[in-house]
Amino acid sequence: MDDPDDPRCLPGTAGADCQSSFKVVLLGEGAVGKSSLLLRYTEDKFNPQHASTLQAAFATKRLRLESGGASRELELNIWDTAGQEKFHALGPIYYRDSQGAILVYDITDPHSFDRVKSWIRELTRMLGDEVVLMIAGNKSDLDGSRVVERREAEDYAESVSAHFIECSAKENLNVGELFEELSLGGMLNGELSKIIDSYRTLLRDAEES
Ligand SMILES: Nc1nc2c(ncn2[C@@H]2O[C@H](COP(=O)(O)OP(=O)(O)O)[C@@H](O)[C@H]2O)c(=O)[nH]1
Ligand SMILES: [Mg+2]
Repeated sequence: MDDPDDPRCLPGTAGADCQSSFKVVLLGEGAVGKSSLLLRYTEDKFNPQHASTLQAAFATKRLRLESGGASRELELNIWDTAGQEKFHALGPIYYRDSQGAILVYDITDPHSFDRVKSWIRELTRMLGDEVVLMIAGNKSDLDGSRVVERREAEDYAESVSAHFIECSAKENLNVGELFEELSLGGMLNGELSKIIDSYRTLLRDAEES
């Protein structure tokens, strides 16, 4: 599907755009499992120890998205923190220019869910609706120690127009789905803003003539 003339490329994806890249950041309290989700998704591994600060801050994964018979190849560039979140030292420099943000909490830790809410406030203030938000309740394998109810998180996500998923890096539950749903949302967001832009141009041209 790298052929730019391929009609199966989604509408609005002229030329080499048919294959594009997408920046995603992982955000959330320390120890919720951000690095574990990244490691599971990109290398299909899990480390029961707290992932070290020596890990890569960045990983790339290619994926193919299908939607309504059209297909598109995407390069996901996923950014992880090197533990700065523990010192509340993550500023806009980390998340700006990203098309997607994954806000991770631990379903057994209510404080980590509160942190997600404050991240959402900050992101919408700084980035507006240009960014696709995905809230991920990780450690779903620890359902017996659950504190954050699924329904509560789902309702909250809906209220801020974020996607929502529960997942487990440990048991490899919903990890691929997490990144794919976000990418699909990002791709549609991109298409939508292109359509809105062309509408604006049309309207302006009509007013001027
Ligand atoms: N039970 C369980 N533990 C997890 C899961 N994901 C991560 N962990 C553990 O939680 C701890 C923190 O994970 P880490 O990925 O370093 O969190 P980060 O600080 O957000 O990057 C580590 O001990 C992981 O092994 C999960 O899905 N289930
Ligand atoms: Mg980490």
